[in-house]
Amino acid sequence: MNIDGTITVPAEPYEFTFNPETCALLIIDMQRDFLEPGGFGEMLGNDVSQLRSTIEPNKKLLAAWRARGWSVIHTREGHRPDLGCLPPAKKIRGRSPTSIGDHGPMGRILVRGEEGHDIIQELYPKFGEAVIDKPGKGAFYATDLHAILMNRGIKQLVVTGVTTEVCVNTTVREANDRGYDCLVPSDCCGSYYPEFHEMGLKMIKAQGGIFGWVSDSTTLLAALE
Ligand code: TIU
Repeated sequence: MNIDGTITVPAEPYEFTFNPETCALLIIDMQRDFLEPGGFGEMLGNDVSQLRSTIEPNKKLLAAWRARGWSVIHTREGHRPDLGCLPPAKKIRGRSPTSIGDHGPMGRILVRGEEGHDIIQELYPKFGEAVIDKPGKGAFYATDLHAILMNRGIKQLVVTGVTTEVCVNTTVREANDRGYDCLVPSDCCGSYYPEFHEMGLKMIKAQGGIFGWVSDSTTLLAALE
C-alpha cells in the first residue's frame, strides 16, 4: 500500500494505481448458463469447460475483496420471463433450434429466475453485494450500474468474468467512455476461444491502455498484501 492509502499493481501498459475506497470488483456473468453444460453457452455451440479455469482465481480475488470490506458487484446476462427486454434480433441470432427463452436442462435459457441464469455457487453473491441484471452484453446498457457506482463514489473498476471478448470487453469499453479506469486480471476472465481471450486482452491494453489495464490475479493479490 502506498503512503496515501492507494495500491499500485504492476500491469500493462503500465502500473495501475487505485484507491480501494473508490474501486469496485465487478464480476461479469459468472452464471451457470455460461459455465455449465445445458445452458446458453453450450446452445451457441461452445465447449463450456473452457471457462472453468476462471473460477478459482475469481474465488481468491473475491475472498480478498470481501475480507477487506471493499465493494463487490456481480452481473447476470438475461431476460425478463415475458421476454419483453429480448430484442427479436437476439432471439433468432444463430438459427439454433433452441433459443433464448426456450426450456433446457437448467430451466428456460437466459431467463431471469431460472437455475441456469443464476451465478455459480463458487462465486455466489453475499447480502449487500449488488447484482445487476443486464439484457445486453455491456453491463451499463439498460441497467442502473452507472447510478450505483456514482452513488457510491466508485471511480475505478477491477473487471473479471466471462467472456473476455464479449461481455467483459463490452463492459470495459462502456466503463471507459463513462470515465472509469478498468483493470482486467487476465486469469479471472475466460473465453470459449483462447485466441479471442488473448486478443480481447490485447485490445484493452493496446495504444497506451486505450480501454484500460491488464494484469493477473497473482500480481494483484500480491499488491494487496
Ligand atoms: N457468447 C459469448 O461469448 N458471451 C455472451 O454471450 N455473453 C457474455 O459474454 N456474458
